[in-house]
Amino acid sequence: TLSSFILTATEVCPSLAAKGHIKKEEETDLCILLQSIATSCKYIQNCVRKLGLANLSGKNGGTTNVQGEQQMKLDVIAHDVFTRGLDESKRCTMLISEEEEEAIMCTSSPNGRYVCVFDPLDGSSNIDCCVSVGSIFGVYRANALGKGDVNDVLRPGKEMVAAGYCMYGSACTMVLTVGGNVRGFTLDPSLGEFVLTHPKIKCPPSGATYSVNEGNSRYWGGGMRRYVDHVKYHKEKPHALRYIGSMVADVHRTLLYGGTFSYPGDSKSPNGKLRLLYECFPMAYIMERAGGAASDGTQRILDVCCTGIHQRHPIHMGSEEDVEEIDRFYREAAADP
Ligand code: P6P
Repeated sequence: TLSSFILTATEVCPSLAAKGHIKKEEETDLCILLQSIATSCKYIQNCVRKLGLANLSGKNGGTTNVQGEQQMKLDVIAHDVFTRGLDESKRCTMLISEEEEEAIMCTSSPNGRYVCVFDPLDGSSNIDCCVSVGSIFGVYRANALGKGDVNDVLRPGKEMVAAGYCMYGSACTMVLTVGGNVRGFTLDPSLGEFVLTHPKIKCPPSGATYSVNEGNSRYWGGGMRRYVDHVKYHKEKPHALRYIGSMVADVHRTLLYGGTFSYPGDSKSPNGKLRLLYECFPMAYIMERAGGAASDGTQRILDVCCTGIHQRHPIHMGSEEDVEEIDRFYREAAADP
């Protein structure tokens, strides 16, 4: 189960362990932090499951989040559950939530060692029609014990030590990596436990689907347009379009089946729509550790340095060969607009 995996996570950030930078207490603290997230996800999935029955559907009385987006009741519940659970874990110095403009300092955690960034309920605008939604999270080590500072997260995504998401779909599935393999756990409601169902997720090297909102195609630049035309009208292997409009669901399908998921920058939104810190980085971290890739058309996503906790960034992720092909079309378009 997830609990036993977390408690024996001997492969916590092999890159840091290799440099002797991770000590036993750091592993234990990370395990406790991840356990707190797992508990929050169980609570949220319980709310999602009984949405209409418990009057949890609909908007949260006209409130909006930092992005100016209409909040759903479940957005606020998910944010509160994640925030309280992580703060109470006493393992974090600071939290960054999509639902909160400012960084949340965990003032009652003098030994807090980690910073957790999260989108507590991504895709919530789809929730009233029962489309899959999810929670996305990433973990950084804080620079100073017990003292959170926004600079702890204004760095490249490759410095994360763990990332994951929980999808509330036909099954409740947690996908998690602590720097090594990507594992998938499925919630067994009869046990109340996440059971290991995908011991080592690998993203296929290439796929037969592309996933992007074609409704924005009039705003696309040359790179995206050339790639989509290439796969749509491919002589031997025309690709199928699959777009759910809920990032966790689109990424989960891409991770397991291959292909690409894109939210490109365009003339209407030069940085795209998805947030770098708590959407792009965690998903890119997972995708790479599953053998896939993630870029913005010109550079590896995990090499991008975050400069603002809610900044948006274009992203293409999925099968390594397919993402390389997108990058090639972006290079061609830049050379010959
Ligand atoms: P569009 C959901 O609102 C979300 O943030 C992501 O989950 C999803 O990938 C994206 O927006 C969909 O955006 O513009 O295609 O509706």
